[in-house]
Amino acid sequence: MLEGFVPWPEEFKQRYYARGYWEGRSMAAVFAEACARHGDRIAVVAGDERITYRQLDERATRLALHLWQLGIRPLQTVVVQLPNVPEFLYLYFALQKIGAIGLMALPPHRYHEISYFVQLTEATGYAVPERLGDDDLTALAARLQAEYPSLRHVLVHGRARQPGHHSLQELLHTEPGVPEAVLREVTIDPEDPAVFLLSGGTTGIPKIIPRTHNDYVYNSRAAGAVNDIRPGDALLVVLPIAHNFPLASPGVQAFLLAGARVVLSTSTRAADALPLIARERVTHLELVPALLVRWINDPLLREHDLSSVRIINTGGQKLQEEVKRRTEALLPHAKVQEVLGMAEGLLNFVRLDDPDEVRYTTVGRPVSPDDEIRIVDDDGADVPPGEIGELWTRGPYTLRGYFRAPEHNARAFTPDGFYKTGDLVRLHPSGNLIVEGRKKDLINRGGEKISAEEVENLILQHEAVLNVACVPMPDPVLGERMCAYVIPRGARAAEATLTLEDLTRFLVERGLAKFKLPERLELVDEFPMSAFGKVSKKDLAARIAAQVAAERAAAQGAQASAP
Ligand code: AMP
Ligand code: DBH
Repeated sequence: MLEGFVPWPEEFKQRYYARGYWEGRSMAAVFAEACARHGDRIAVVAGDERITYRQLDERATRLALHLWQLGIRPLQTVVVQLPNVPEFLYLYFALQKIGAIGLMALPPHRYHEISYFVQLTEATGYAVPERLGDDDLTALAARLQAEYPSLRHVLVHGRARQPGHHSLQELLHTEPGVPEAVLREVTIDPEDPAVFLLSGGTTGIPKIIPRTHNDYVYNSRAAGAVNDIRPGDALLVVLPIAHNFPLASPGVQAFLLAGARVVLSTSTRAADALPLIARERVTHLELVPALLVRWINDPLLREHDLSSVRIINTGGQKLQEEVKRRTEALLPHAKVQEVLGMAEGLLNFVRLDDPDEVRYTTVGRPVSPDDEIRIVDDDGADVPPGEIGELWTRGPYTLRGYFRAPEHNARAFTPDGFYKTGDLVRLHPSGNLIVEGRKKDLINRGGEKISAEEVENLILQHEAVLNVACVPMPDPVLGERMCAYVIPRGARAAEATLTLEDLTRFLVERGLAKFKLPERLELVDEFPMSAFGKVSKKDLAARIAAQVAAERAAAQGAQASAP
């Protein structure tokens, strides 16, 4: 077994096998079977390219042989940081065929994050596009290779210009030097990790979530079962494909298991995505609230025939009831189905046949009969039904521990294996959950989670900073953005010269992903303290919320009184 992976206890394994949740097969076997069954149907649409199930499997096999030939072996980690392109899927399935573990990095991650993933997993490979935005990722890959000798293989989407780097497209067009028979010799334990996902992180840098063959297939089957997926259906993949939601919840995995299509979009702009939905007769959307809100407020919405859309899943962040109602008024053929999901496992879906009132006001309930949930107070005692408490969970597809993180695991899990989600919820009489807030110290920026502590640790390295506290500030579009409260070093706040631009430059130089940059800086001489002498982030968050509201009201007032 892979060192640093926390397995389920034996009695739970037996239960999950006995109830049929765990199939005891590798993901490679499960998806090869789906590809064989649906051979000539279209599996993937990307731009003008239409890829059949057979082609998907053949290309993944060819790439798998090349990876094998390069020397990548079972249980080795390959960090995958690719956009929503077909090569992502070829690589995803190729890694599974050789029992290697793809770590699902997100497009904004840079040196700060990737170096940590490489170090912790002793990754042997890193797959990148030539460029992402303004950044040359092959240069980043070369730098990481110089620092981490384990990182022997760099795979490039595009041209490989550095010695020792390989172009994915070239590999896909080249005959491998090893026979297909080698893949039959690969032994894969379905109880081992198949994929590494990333948590939004509540403390420090993102934690690594091991998803096993058994649990990740079940994750998609269970999510698929409550999403009415028919063989002619199509899912629009517009969020980063490496994220658990579009990848597997139900995501690409469930749509491929159903013989349906996945339509890849590399753009989130309404001008790109809406015509694609119309052209491909997309039936399912998986969106974060900020994106849905943008699209339904875009005049283009009326210009395209979106009548094929039946189901809109939103998750990652709370979606206002009003937005659900408005979306359904604009798209009368569609139902909005909110998801409380997490890369750690547990998926709650509102059911399509829940009464409207329940569908509009809750985030649904667990998808597996063996998802156990508890709602507890600060002492870990169950609260009476209907009262607010923290959500704890364990089950057949929820992790028992983050990878190689024993100290964090001691805090994030109970001794009997419940994952403490940090979400504050309450039970609705229907049995569904309502999210009421959260305990964890993070900023939820349009569904992207930012660990306050991770950013604070970097800001503290700035010479003009004595102390810092990062808190969420309300934002009408993204829900929250990050505000950094800083106590300057060696100067009163009123005289200090530190600016947001200084801070931003400093953090970007350290390779922090851009979505984690604070978007407002407040200089103060001291922090409010709680009764126990802790910095009261609650008070700071309330302070900036009041300030933002006052500024907005003043701006509106000024507008209203303008001639
Ligand atoms: P992660 O652990 O990074 O995968 O993020 C999962 C977290 O996102 C959950 O624990 C919640 O805090 C948040 N989240 C996901 N879906 C929703 C939702 N529908 N409403 C509110 N919060 C959500
Ligand atoms: O926020 C999430 O991590 C999330 C949201 C919706 C998720 O992992 C999911 C659905 O599967």
